[in-house]
Amino acid sequence: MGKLERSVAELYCDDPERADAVVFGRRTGISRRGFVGGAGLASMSAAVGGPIVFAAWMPGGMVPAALAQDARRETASAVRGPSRLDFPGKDGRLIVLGDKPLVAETPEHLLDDDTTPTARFFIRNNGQMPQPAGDPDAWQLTVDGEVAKPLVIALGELKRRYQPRTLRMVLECGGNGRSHFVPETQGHQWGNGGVGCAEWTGVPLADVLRSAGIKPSAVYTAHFGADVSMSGDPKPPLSRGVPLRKALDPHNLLAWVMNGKPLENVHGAPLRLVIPGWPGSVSHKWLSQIILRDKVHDGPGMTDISYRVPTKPMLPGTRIDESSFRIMESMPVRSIITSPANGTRFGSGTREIKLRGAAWAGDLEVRAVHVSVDFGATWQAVQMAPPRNRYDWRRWAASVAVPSDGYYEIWARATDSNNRAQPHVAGNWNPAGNGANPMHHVGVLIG
Ligand SMILES: Nc1nc2c(c(=O)[nH]1)N[C@H]1C(S)=C(S)[C@@H](COP(=O)(O)O)O[C@H]1N2
Ligand SMILES: [Mo]
Repeated sequence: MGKLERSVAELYCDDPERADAVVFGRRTGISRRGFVGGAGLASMSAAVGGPIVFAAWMPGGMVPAALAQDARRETASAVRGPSRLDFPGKDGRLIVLGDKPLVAETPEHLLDDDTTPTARFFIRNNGQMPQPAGDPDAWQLTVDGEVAKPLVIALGELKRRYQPRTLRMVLECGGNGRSHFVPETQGHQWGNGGVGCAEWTGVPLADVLRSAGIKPSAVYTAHFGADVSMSGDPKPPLSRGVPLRKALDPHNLLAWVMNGKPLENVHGAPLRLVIPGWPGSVSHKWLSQIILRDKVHDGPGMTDISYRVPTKPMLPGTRIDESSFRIMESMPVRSIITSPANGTRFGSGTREIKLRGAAWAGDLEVRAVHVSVDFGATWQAVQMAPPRNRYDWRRWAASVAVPSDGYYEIWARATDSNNRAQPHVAGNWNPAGNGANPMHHVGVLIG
């Protein structure tokens, strides 16, 4: 991570109260209501390393990206800086959010490839990872429940009997963006990197379900895999499902290949579901059984408030009324700036910054991505590459002009095909921390 963040991290180490004052504006004269000025602006400029060129447009109370983005997570880990994942097959730069079970995210600037390399793909386990399967082709999948002809099929036969396809699709954790909620919620504190876009090869789930003879009574799927809970409890750590209408989307794959190579164990080898657009938790890893059910599935991860969002605004700390939550279906629209990284320093005299990023919108399309370097006073549309197929992300590029040396914040905002744009701050606060998709900000310094 950049120098700017480190200096704030150091300040937190030496004098946390002063660091808080600098970052959050307490006792510094930074007005939470108006623009930033006077002593507040001076100390904020000092903290970010240079004059904030468009300070006049900076919203009061806003934490500059150079300080904010990792300050929260870094303070959480006692300013040691984020801990990097040391795991076979991973490139050593994922950020560990939990180790039992293993959860790791990809910092935004490492998502700069069109196709996310497996070595940088995020990991979300809810339980203990099973031992790698000895003979992948002998792995068995059972399809039963509301079907006319229950199926038990070995992976080797699945490969032969159905027509495989390869699609590049986004897989995103339902909690992605959670760390943006204020106040902090329960759960892993994802930044924006609980996401990746890989090429998946497998056979359509719909083809396999249809060949088992879907009964009219079937309304929902239920997914089961080989992982066991951390405590050893016989109940699976996770068992989710989707309505039949979503299950029959021809993009859903029973996948055994990721980015042209056999699926790795940590990503669910030898067989996993990839159900794009919805929370990653429906894309079951180490998949051994699918049951078609005649009602909404009620496995772990389906009940109470997990993977749900409130249908009415709720105040932090108030009683949870489960009846006013709905199951999260499509993930919300999101864009990330993948280059430059937060905290990047450019040479004095730089007057143009090239930006790259990615955007996606769950089940919807991305209509546009706009960027701003003046705290949202003016916006500019980016160039988006076409998606390879539905559920692919849109890679985008832009070039922005900057008038002088100093500190800039680059903001990116995507808009989906229903004209819903990313909000300035995480909205619809909820205790499980689901659905946060505020605009991504990166701080850069010129000179
Ligand atoms: N069997 C099983 N499947 C699972 C999980 C799990 O814990 N067990 N985690 C889910 C969640 S919450 C997510 S976000 C994705 C993450 O996939 P990845 O680890 O391959 O990135 O897997 C899903 N599939
Ligand atoms: Mo997830």
